[in-house]
Order: sequence, then structure tokens, then C-alpha cells
Amino acid sequence: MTAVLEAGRQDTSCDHRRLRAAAIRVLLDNWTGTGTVPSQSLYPHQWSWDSAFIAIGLRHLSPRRAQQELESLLSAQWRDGRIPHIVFNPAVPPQAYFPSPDFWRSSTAGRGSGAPAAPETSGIVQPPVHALAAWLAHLADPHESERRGFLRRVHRKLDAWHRYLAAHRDLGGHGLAAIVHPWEPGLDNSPCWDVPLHRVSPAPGGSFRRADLKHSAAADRPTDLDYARYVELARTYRDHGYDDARTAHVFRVEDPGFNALLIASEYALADIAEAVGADPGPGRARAERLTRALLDRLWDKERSVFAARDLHDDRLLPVIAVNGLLPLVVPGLPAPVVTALTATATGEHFGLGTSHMVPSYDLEGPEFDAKRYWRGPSWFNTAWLIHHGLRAVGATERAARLLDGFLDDARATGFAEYVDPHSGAGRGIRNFSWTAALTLDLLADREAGR
Ligand code: 9WN
Repeated sequence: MTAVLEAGRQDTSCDHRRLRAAAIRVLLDNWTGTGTVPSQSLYPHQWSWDSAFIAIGLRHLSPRRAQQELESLLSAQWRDGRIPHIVFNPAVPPQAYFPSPDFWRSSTAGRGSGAPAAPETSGIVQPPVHALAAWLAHLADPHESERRGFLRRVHRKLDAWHRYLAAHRDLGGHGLAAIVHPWEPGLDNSPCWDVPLHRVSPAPGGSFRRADLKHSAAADRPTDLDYARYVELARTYRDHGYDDARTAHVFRVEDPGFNALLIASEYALADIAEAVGADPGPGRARAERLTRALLDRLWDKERSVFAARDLHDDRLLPVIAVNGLLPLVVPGLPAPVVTALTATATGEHFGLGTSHMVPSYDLEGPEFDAKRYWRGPSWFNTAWLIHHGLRAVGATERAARLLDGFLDDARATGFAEYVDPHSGAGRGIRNFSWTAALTLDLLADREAGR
């Protein structure tokens, strides 16, 4: 018996070693010298929340590289504090990704909002996971971080980023940050955005050329009609100088995922402030205020899940999706909310424990599609966040099972972008950077016995 157990353990550690080596290979291949592309084919530039997740994994490989990943992203920060969702690599041909720099025109159209003269960037944002990533990157090697003055440099920039969200994005006036484009929450094609997105008149079909369908199956990606709406929204924002006060923002939504990550990052920013000798009080106070607003505005008691609020009519959108589970990462939620949310995760809508990881959308919802991105498939970054949320609320057994499922799916799919929640089949592209990075992070946890 002991021999069998011992052999099983050796198999696992050998599998883990191979998985770790494969994940490192993906990150080395996708490193450009200053940052990491999510994918060399589909996403050949630097993306904002991808870089945060990538840094969380890179810290196990090279804490210094993890710091560089975040600093290269922050070097494209706008003067108003926004961190753009894409930082374009000038060496990549414009036709490799759409919308390309000549669509966003950040250095000219965004000049009034403080876009840098170079590099070119997009003008929208993505979820603020950066302070959390910076704190974790620092903790991986505090001496190296201290030697490079990392925390001190990023503290000011991350503080400006959070201030941008508080000053320019509280479009509802209740203390939460609003998103103004479905690409901003990172869950681009989620059925959560269907109602607000359908108010947007699509850009004319011939006015742009998609690049994504060269690399991914059409059945996995958004429809042409939704793409035309994304383009129109971005064009309108651009034509108003990316100025939130001047743009009418037809699409404006308070998203529980975006705000939950902001809260986690406000706490991390407070830790960073304390470490550099600044006052952590304001960051913690902001986190507490945001938590109260999240509960008041976005907790859908009837459905036992957090939901997005459409600021067009100030109503909760009755859609159950994975962004509604992400507040599990928020410290100090009331116990009844945690109990109800955990029950929702394990119930029929997400099937945590029987699904592959956590589906991006309600398994029983009318829009469920196991293939199309963010309309059903499970993603590795949301699974990683929910794993940590479950651990933090003491659901350790469930968290451990989710971790095992994550590692199995990463291995079986060659670090896919997302997977079918029923079959586990990989979808989208392979060798996706945040899948590899978060694999490294969870392997490190497993090795440490967490
Ligand atoms: C648009 C890069 C990004 C992720 C998003 C994911 C997808 C882009 C796209 O890829 O969005 O930003 O072209 O579909 O939805 O979460 O950051 O990996």
C-alpha cells in the first residue's frame, strides 16, 4: 500500500515538473524583451489585465521579470492615471490585430486626456488587478524589489490609476467604477452586456476588417454584428478625446467583477503604501467604501449572486455569470452573502465540482454556448480568482479541487485560452500566457502544500 501511494506521489511530482517546464516555455516564448504577449498569433501586443496575471506567474520564474512586466505596462500610463487596455508594439504590422493603433490614435485623439506621445495604446481600460500583482511580485523577492526601488516607483502610478477610476468612472455617483465598453471588464462577449450593447448602433460592415478570425474559429469568437457595435463604441469614445466628461457613454455598467478586483487591489495598494512609508489609511478606507457600495448596488439577493447594474435605467441586469462570483475575493463580506454565493457556485448554474473549472455563464441560461468565448467556456484566470476566494472564505476542500481541475485542464489542453465546461476540450488559441503563468502560480502553491 505504502509503495503504491509513494509511486502515485512520484507520478504526480513528475507530472508537475513536466507541466512547470511546459508553462515556463510558453512564458519564455511569449516574452518580447520588455513584456509578454498573451499570444503570439491572436494577441501580439501587451494587454493590461493579462500582464497582471502574467506577472503573478512570472514571479516564480524571475521576480525581476515580473516587475519588468508591470513596469513596461505602467510606462504607457496616461497622465490622467488610466492604464490602457492594450500597449501596442510598434514592430508588429498593423494588420496583425484589429483595432490597430491607427484606429485608436491615442497619441493624437487622446492627447487632451494625457495619452503619451509614444507608445500607441488603446483608450479603454481593463480590470485593475495591477496593485495586487505588484504586491505579490514584491513579496516573491522583497530584497530584489527593494534594491530596484520597485514598490516606490509603482506606488505613485498605481495610486494615480485608482484615482482615475474614482474621479472619472463613478458614472453612477454611488462610489463604484463603471465600465464603458464590453472589453473593459475583460469578459468581452458575456451575455451580461447584451442588453446595454444592443442599444449601440453597429459600425457599417465594410468600415473595418477583423483580424481575429485568421487565428480562431468563428464559432469561438463574437459575431460580426457584436464586433461592429464594439467598434462603434470605441470610435465614439475616441472622437470625444477619450474624455469621460465629454462622452455620453451609451454603454455604462457597474460590473461586480471589475469592482471586486478594484477592492482587492485597493487593499494591496494600502499594503504597498505601508511598505514605502506612506499612509495606508486612504486605500483601506476606499476599499471599505467600495465594499459597501458593491453590496448595496450589485448584490442580487433574489438570485444569490452579484450582478451588473445598467446605468441606463439603474437596474440590475438579470444575468448570472462568472463576474457575479468574483466578489468572493473581497475580504470581509457578510457571512450570509458568502454562504449564498458559495451555494450558487456549487449549484446548477455553475456546477463547481462537476464542471471543468467555472463556466463563464449560467449553464442553464438561454444564451449558454459551450464554445463561444465568455458565453459559457471556463477561463483559467477566473478559476484562479475563485480558487483564492474559496480559500479565503475557508472552503478549502472546494478550493483544492478547483486547483486540481485547473492543472488537469491546463495540461490536457496545452494552455488553452478557455475550455468547454462540459467536456474540458480546449477552445480559442493554445500557449496562452495567463494560463501558463497562473499554472506556475498554482504549482508553487501545491508544492508549498497550500
Ligand atoms: C479584446 C487578451 C484579451 C483578454 C480579454 C479577452 C480577449 C480581446 C479580443 O483577449 O479580448 O481586448 O480581441 O477579444 O476577452 O479578457 O484580456 O488576452
